[in-house]
This record gives sequence, C-alpha cells and structure tokens, in this order.
Amino acid sequence: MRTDRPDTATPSPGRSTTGTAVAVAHPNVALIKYWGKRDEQLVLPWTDSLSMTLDIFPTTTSVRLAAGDGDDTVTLDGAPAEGEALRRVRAFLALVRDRSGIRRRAVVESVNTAPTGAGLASSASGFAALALAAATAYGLDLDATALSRLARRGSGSAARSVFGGFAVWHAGTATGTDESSYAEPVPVRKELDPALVVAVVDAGPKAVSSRAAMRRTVDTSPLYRSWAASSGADLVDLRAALARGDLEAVGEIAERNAFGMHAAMLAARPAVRYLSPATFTVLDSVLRLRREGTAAFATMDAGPNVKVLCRRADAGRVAEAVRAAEAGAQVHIAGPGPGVRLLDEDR
Ligand code: 2P0
Repeated sequence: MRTDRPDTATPSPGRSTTGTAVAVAHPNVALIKYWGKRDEQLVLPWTDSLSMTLDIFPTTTSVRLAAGDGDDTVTLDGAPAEGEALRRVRAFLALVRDRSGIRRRAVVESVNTAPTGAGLASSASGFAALALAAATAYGLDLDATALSRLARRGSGSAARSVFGGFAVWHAGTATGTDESSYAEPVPVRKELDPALVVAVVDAGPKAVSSRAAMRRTVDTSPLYRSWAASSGADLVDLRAALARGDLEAVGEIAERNAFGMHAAMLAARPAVRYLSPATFTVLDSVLRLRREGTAAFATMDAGPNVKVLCRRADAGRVAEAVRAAEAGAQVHIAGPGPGVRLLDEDR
C-alpha cells in the first residue's frame, strides 16, 4: 500500500475545510512489540511491530476550529488536559496546522472508554482518532498510509490503530525521512478466528511512562539489542503463522516476543518493572490452560495487565479461568476491531 502522495499536501483545490470532525478509533495490542525509538522527534522506531486492533474500548475525539490563533483547548474525559498530555496534543495540532496552512486554534474533546494509563494503549486509539479528526477539520486530504504516518507522530502505536484487524508498522529505512515508517494491514487466514482476553489487574496510572521507559531501556539495557534482533525474526515467523491461520504458532511467537521485551526492560538501569504479582498469577493460569489442552498465550505491555490470545470459541473458558485465578481482575473479551473512521452525523 505504498503511495507517493506527500503528507504535506495542502487542501485539494475546491475542497473546503469542514471546520469540525468527529472520529472513533480502537486500541491495538502488539503481538510483536514496539519498544524503542531511533528518532524521538519523528517517532521512528528501531524495529517493526505487528498488532491486532481490538473491538472494545474505543476513543471518540472531536476537533472543532475556533476563531483566532491562540492556544488550543483540550478536554480529556470531561476534564481540561494538562501537563504532558496537553503538550503532546498541542504539538500534534501544530503539525497539522503546518501542513494545512490554516492557523486557527482548535477545540478538542476526547472520551476514552479504557482505563487510561494502564498499558491498554489509550494513546494508540487517542492519537489515531485525533489524527483523523484533526486532518479532516483542517482540510488535509490524506490516504490511509499518510494518515498512519501522521498518527505515528502523536504516538508510535497509533500508526497501527488506523487499521482494523492486524497491522504491521514498518520501522522504515535507516536513512529515510518519516516517509518510510507507516503501518499497513496484514492478511490473516480466516480460520485463525482469534480473541484476546484482556485481564485488567490494575487500572491505575503507571509509575513510568512508556516513552521514558523505552528510552531508558534503549540507553541502558544490555539485552535491548538482542531483543531487537530476535524481534525481526519473530516478525517473519508471525506473518507466516498468521497467513496459515496457525493460532498456536501465533501465540508462541507473541508470548516469547513479549517476555523478551520485558526481560530487556528488567535489565535496564534502573530496572523498568511493569509486571506485578497479579500478572504472574494470571500467567500461571494461562500455563495451566495450556497444560489442559486449551491454546492460550499471554502478552503484556507497559503495565501489569495481561492479554491472553486464544481461539474465539475458547474465550469464555479462558476468561473464567483468569477470573478464578485472580479474583481482583476485570476481564474483557475482545475480537479483531475496525480501523479509525469518521462519525458522519457530526460533520
Ligand atoms: C506496543 N507499547 O507495541 C508497545 C509495547 C507498549 C509496550 O506502543 O512514545 O504509547 O507515544 O510512541 O505508542 C506504548 O508506547 O509510545 C507501546 P510513544 P506508545 O504496543
């Protein structure tokens, strides 16, 4: 799905800005993780990653152009955004304004349905929705590839939430500009029919942001380079397993990739430790399920929560086993979800 269309296109002739737009996007869970940037400014990763977009926990974001060129107003879950979250949204809007040539400030309202900050990738759904809503409100005419590149500038994992189902995010060429780093859909055999059972063992905010944690891992972990190298091989194997609909192989590869990422974090100085005792309780239940013959495999992100990959037909049983093992867990069952889209009635 490579295109030569420049991201910097000004509004097409005859196309006026809508001035307002509302977009919905869903989070994604990486089976091959993104962990580490080679360019912080452009959000270019060291490695390719591959994810499944979920059909739960959508984020809905509206962008409305207001009069004047003052500060953008940003509301997150009904409260004024502040600090780093506000700074990141404003920096993103400044990028969209540069491309559109329209200086007007924006009023942004975003509502998340996932527990924010718990490693459930609300920044992925958040910046994917913001990218489409802002691009539309400011009159940029972007195809999906260009939208994915733009979303990446807000948060790396957002590049993948532009697409439904499975998506691979290309790290891009070593010397290239941001042109070469975007996500695109990955074909999957229908028989895979996967589910992700999401076990939220702690919905509180994380102690270290993933942005800071990945920087520390890259800079100080002696295991980072070997994880990054093995991740490239994992991606090749995973794509083949998805293409043949081999859920066991998909799960084994995803699980080892996640454990490798957490091992690299634990070896950072000081250690980045997101996993908690409740994480390991859930991991034990996943192992038990496997010993009893259910294909179930775990992956964890920048938090203690566990996502269990299994067949859709087994999801209820897996959810029950996880609940029985960790009474405090909130358990949700997700399937593959849709890509980002505009809500037409609000345009
Ligand atoms: C992922 N995570 O691939 C990995 C695995 C968490 C663990 O993408 O700094 O919020 O905004 O580009 O996308 C979380 O990192 O980081 C993430 P930024 P992001 O899903």
